[in-house]
Amino acid sequence: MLSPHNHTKGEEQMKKLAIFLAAAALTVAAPLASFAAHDHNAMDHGKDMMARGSAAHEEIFDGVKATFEVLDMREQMKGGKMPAGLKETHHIMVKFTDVKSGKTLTEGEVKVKVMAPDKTEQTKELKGMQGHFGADFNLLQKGKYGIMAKFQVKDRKVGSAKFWYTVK
Ligand SMILES: [Cu+2]
Repeated sequence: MLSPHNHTKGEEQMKKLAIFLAAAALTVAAPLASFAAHDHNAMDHGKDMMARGSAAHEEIFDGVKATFEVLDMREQMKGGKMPAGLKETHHIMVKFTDVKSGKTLTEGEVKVKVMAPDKTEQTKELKGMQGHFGADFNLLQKGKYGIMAKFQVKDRKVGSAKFWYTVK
């Protein structure tokens, strides 16, 4: 269809270029975002999590899909320096989705226990943040970690999950 708006093609191109530049800027900013992530700061690493689609564990319980992800923060900071004295190496997070509606469920409580290869344990309450729950753990030892979670999404039954995560 020939439309009188054809002369705006250049404008359209400019818009595309602007969007492209904005996207490029985001890519450059990404390492910074990851850096801030373990502070539970304003950056939305939950989005990266879904974009990468590399869930460490998935579980469906009482109509809720729990997607667990373990983020190696050192990997996130590749090319950058680890802040001195940082004890926590990994960000463990979980996102809850209502199976029927696909909606993200953000109200609830999550507790995670991590058992290291040498059997030492860390237990933490995951904090609600940007559509998921997360906390930082020390996974400095190499080997197989047992990760156990107990969770209750608002108005749902108490659920639990268990999976292994290997640090190479
Ligand atoms: Cu998080």
